[in-house]
Amino acid sequence: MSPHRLLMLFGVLCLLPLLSHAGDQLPSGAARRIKEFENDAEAIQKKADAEINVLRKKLIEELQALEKDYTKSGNLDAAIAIRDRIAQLKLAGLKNLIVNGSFEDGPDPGDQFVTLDKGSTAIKGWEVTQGDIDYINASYWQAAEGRRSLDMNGAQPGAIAQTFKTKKGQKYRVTFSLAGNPDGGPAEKKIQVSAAGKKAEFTFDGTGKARDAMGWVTKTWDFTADADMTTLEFASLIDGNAGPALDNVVVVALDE
Ligand SMILES: [Ca+2]
Ligand SMILES: [Ca+2]
Repeated sequence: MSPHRLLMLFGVLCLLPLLSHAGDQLPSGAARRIKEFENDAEAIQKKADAEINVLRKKLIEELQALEKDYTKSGNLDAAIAIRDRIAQLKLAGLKNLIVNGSFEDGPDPGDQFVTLDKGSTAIKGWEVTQGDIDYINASYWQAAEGRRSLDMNGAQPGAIAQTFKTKKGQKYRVTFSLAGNPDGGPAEKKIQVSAAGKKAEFTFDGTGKARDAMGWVTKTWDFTADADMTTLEFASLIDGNAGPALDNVVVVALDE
């Protein structure tokens, strides 16, 4: 046997044990260590979140006192500006109930995008519930947040949904970033948001927008839960392959 063949045989023999284990369960020691790490990380995260919440609460109290001072002294513009910041801080302190709301965790879209058909659960936390959608890489068009966003029309109007835990009677606020696929018409990109038996339509004017100047805007919609689980759905309301663009979905429980 030539040295070359011998080397190849040796290589194959070395690989065999690896191949035979491919797909097997992780050794219990490794799985245990990973679990320990995850538990530790979660505990640290919880502690940090709690500390940040304390700091945020303190800041909000200070700003509220400041707002009163400015209101008293008649500087209403300053008072209103402070009040807006207080509202933002309060929202930032609430937990996003949506998993993967920015669509960052999903299949490899390549340099441009990948089309996902009805029934697809490839984007973590979400299901395509109608037609198809395009999962867009930021190298194709600017995302509102992170590296990934959606064209709600693949080749036809699509829809996506996520179901999450809710409290009956509790009010929730949905915010999301909306734009439009600038590659084609219609210029008016319409999207429907629905949850708990209620729905609303939002329109984005795509005139003059481009892939590197998407003009993302933030939209807000409130609903009241009527069950222990609620499905939030976004659906394109326009025909064609250039639909509304969606990113950065956040749902928080409002404390009222
Ligand atoms: Ca994103
Ligand atoms: Ca498309």
